[in-house]
Amino acid sequence: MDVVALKRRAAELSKGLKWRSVEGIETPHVLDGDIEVRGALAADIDGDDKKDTIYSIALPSEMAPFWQPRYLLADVTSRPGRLLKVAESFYAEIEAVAAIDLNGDGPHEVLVTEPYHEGSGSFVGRFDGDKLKRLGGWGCGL
Ligand SMILES: [Ca+2]
Ligand SMILES: [Ca+2]
Repeated sequence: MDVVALKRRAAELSKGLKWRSVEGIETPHVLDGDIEVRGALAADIDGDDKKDTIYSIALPSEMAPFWQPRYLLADVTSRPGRLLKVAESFYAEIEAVAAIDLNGDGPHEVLVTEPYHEGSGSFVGRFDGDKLKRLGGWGCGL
């Protein structure tokens, strides 16, 4: 996977983007410019014994860091040719930071950190369908 493919997928995700604020549903202001690639993690999340890659990216936003579209995009070996959006957050700086097969069934579970401007948190997720399903998490903040 290359940066061009990441940018193409990020551009797809920014189209028609809506988010819920205290005022209601709004269209965010995503700026033109480079996406931020905050990390890449190699782990076998689909259990086929081949490494997959999870990219932690953020789209440029005039409201960053308080509000910014952030995604975990996965290049999964059993689903070639497509970057799957396995997680998203508009408030937290989600980043896939570690993976291990916690329950010994083959696929690796993924540790995701999710700090935000008033607190922090983390969760462990398992690739299920096309998403990272939360198995458990913890956090603190307002
Ligand atoms: Ca795999
Ligand atoms: Ca597992």
